[in-house]
Amino acid sequence: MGSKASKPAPESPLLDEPWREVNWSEEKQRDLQDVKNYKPPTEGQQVRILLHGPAGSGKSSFINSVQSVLNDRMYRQALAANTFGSSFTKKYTTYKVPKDKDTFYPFVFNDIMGLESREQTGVHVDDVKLALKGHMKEDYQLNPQSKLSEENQFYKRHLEPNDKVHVLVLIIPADTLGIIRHELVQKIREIRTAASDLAIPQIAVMTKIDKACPEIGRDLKNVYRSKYLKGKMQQLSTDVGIPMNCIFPVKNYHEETKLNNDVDTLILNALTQIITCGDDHLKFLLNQSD
Ligand SMILES: Nc1nc2c(ncn2[C@@H]2O[C@H](COP(=O)(O)OP(=O)(O)OP(=O)(O)O)[C@@H](O)[C@H]2O)c(=O)[nH]1
Ligand SMILES: [Mg+2]
Repeated sequence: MGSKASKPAPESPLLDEPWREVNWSEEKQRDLQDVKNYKPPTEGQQVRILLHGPAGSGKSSFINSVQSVLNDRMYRQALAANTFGSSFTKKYTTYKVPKDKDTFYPFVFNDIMGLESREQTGVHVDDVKLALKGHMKEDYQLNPQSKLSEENQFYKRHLEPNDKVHVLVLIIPADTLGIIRHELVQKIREIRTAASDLAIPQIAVMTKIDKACPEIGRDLKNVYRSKYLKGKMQQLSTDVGIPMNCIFPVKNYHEETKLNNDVDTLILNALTQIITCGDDHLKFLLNQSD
């Protein structure tokens, strides 16, 4: 009887070494300190961060997660919801982050309706372009059928320096990236081009990494060891043209009631990069006005 050929061991879904270094015990405190110490180049200036991305990608949850990390308690100010298909966020809203009792951090988040693949559903691409320039007033009820017109009372004509967006952040889910339709990718590209024309820097935050990959769901420290997630980030980079070093994976707070060091570390990694990019743009605008 011939001996049976032994089966090759299944290939591990994890790399032996992470492809990006994270110091899980120290990085959180360092990044937290950087965010607390951050001062914009001009007194009274603020970094405006606009989040966009597919409906249900985790935009509102990301704002809540940042608020939670910086306030050291669970925060649910931006309403997040598990809706299927259409966007839950309907209004254009600015979120400030409290620092002390009477002060706020010098950056704000703008949350907007999610993008959808079909025409006349989800946020209108032209509305995202108007928001980038600062023309959209607070609480504007977004209308997927038509863009904000100049006659509308929510159209801001006279712009001030703080109205303009300084960094555009694409929030994109890792678990459903493969099924994002071509039409939606086209909308993301169009918004990206509009931001590039305005010299606005761009970052992508990849959410739901815990759902996309069981090894990461089990232990978030596997984030940069997962071959699957690295492949997803490379796919995003190719599809929409964002370089790999501008893509940051996070798990948002969504079901937990207590903060966790590893979740905080990834959220802060993304946030510090977003603030740095926004700060670069503020300095760029300052040089231009000289
Ligand atoms: N597992 C997991 N779920 C998440 C994560 N981020 C968000 N969610 C869940 O995904 C759903 C949608 O999240 P939202 O934050 O409402 O997404 P959104 O992009 O604001 O959605 P719209 O406003 O509808 O465009 C909610 O049920 C969240 O709890 C994450 O990182 N991991
Ligand atoms: Mg939302």
